[in-house]
Amino acid sequence: MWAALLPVGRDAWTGGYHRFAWTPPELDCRAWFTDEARRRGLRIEHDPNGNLFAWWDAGSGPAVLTGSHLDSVPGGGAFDGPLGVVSALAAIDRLRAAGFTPRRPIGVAVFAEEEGARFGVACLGSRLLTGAIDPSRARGLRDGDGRTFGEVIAEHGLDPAAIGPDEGLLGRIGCFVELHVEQGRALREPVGVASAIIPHGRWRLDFTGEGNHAGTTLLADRRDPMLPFAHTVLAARRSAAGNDSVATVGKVTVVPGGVNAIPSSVTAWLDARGPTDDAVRRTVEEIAEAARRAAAEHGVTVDLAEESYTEIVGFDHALRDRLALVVGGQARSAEPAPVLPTGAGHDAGVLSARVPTAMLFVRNPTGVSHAPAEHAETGDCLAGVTALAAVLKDLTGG
Ligand code: HGY
Ligand code: MN
Ligand code: MN
Ligand code: MN
Repeated sequence: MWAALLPVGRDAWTGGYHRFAWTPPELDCRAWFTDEARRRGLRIEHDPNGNLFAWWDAGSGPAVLTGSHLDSVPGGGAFDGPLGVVSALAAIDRLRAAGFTPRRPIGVAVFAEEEGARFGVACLGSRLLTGAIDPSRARGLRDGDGRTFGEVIAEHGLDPAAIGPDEGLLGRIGCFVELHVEQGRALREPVGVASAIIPHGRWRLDFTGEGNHAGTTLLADRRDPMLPFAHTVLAARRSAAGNDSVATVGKVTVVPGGVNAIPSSVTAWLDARGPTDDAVRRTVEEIAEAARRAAAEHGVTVDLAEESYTEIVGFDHALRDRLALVVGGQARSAEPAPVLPTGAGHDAGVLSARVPTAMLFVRNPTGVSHAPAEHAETGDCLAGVTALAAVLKDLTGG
């Protein structure tokens, strides 16, 4: 099943994946999912926010939802997102092959724009579903070509006026369990359980200077936004280190971008994460202060805007501990599965504000993610399916 997805959106040269929301590769992945779900007799549902669900309408009562996302970061790995979607379908196959019929419905979700690689806000689909982002703000989010989220989803049969929290759908979900490739290298077992997602956010920095000729403009007359931008990149590393946090500056747009023209503006995105909200807030404030100081020094203005922020997510403890026992039992270790925090954001982190949520991680021997070296061994992926099937069975009355 997995093999069909592997070539979709993959750059043959770098091996990285480019599957941005509502672009042909991601649409092909959605079509693949819809086809696989229909072949299993699952009922397809598109919510108004661009999320896609496949339901095994067995039993009654609130569903156990699993699944993940199919979009990627630019040049991403093969597993981040798709592993959770493919494992969900494979787990359903396992349950059916064992003759199991759930007493509660089981759903598989494909959440939209989880990476935020196209419109800038991570977990856009799950944030809209749960009311974690203002629909009018979401409608106006623009991609790199200046296209708005509202315009793009309208081209794909959705009504931009209908986006927003869906209490009816949320009311049908009893809990959400997302399986995901580990993003780091802590696991010594094939499968682990998430304890928390550390606080993390994204900020947009706009440096505005004065475009001019690279050869004829004296240094003293320059208002070059690249300089405060460069200071800010170094300040981000310094501040993060000083606050036991991490910070990354990326997705940089230099306008106009020629080598023989001093740019008029530089836009950069800051991704900051840390062990506590205070640590992240302090880190960002120090970076903002350094950016303001450097901008003033070079006659440049700078605006910093918070695009998204997720406070620490402590997953549902009862669900977490139950999964650790179930998964441990599957591993025949008789020990509960390892429980660990993650520095990566997930739809599960967003859903956890509204429904009991937990995550399973499949061991990643390289520890790398958001890059082509992201990996999970076949044996560990199969252990992930075994674990997810056991969890779905346990949670739906098996
Ligand atoms: O960015 C993240 O942490 C996640 O992988 N989307
Ligand atoms: Mn990711
Ligand atoms: Mn992911
Ligand atoms: Mn995620």
